[in-house]
Amino acid sequence: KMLLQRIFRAVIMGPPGSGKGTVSGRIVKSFGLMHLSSGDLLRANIKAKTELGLLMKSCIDQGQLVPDDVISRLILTEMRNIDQSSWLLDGFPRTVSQAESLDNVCSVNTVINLDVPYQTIKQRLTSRWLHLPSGRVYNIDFNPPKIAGLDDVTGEPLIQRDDDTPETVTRRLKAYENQTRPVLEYYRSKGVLETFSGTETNKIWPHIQALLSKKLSLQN
Ligand code: G5P
Ligand code: MG
Repeated sequence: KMLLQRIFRAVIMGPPGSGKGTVSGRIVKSFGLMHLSSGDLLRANIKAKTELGLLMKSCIDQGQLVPDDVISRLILTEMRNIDQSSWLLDGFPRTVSQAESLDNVCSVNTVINLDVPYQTIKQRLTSRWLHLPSGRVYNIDFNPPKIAGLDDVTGEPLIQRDDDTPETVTRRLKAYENQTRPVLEYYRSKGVLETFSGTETNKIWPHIQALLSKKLSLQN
């Protein structure tokens, strides 16, 4: 085979609504990495009314982070079940303690940090629509579904997230500021942090695509 593929492990970070899910979708499409989103996983648990989902729902609806041990166990278990060695984590780790738990299992090659102003974010989240089973995200202004209220691929109904109200978004941004921002320092000191700043995903994306093309082709 021409392409000797090696393990590639990436994390995508950024405040709520910075476009992690949107960019992840593009990375999956362009590079075929396996995408694992902690938020999608938690919402699937809530939808299925699992014990964990029921316990975590109020926490999430209030815009607070769920406990480190709960989410670390959930994600690390899920990663063990995936028999693919290259992946893209979205929404995890979100505290330094979670980053350390991940490091105990394996090290991350690249951290993509989406640096989007809070003002831009607040506007986006009130017009977000979601296809819950797949995690596909839409936005009335940015990427509306072909038929209002329905997923493009499956035709199933779209929902709005319970934590996308203005008050809860404010709390989520505070949690990001206090608990997640320190994780950026953690990865910067390890030399794997790549920051992309801007207000439009379409302008940020080519830079991410170029970086990943370079990193993935440099591997052997
Ligand atoms: P989540 O699910 O990880 P957040 O808050 O980190 O939630 P979120 O809201 O999912 O992040 P995102 O994925 O960064 O945002 O953004 P997105 O969905 O792609 O884009 C947002 C909107 O903007 C979409 O409508 C999109 O179409 C639109 N958009 C994108 N680009 C553009 C653009 O250029 N222009 C415009 N106009 N629009 C655009 O976590 C949820 C909760 O789960 C718990 C916590 O309680 C958390 O609050 N949780 C954890 N708790 C502890 N530890 C963890 N590791 C946890 N992970 C999850
Ligand atoms: Mg998301």
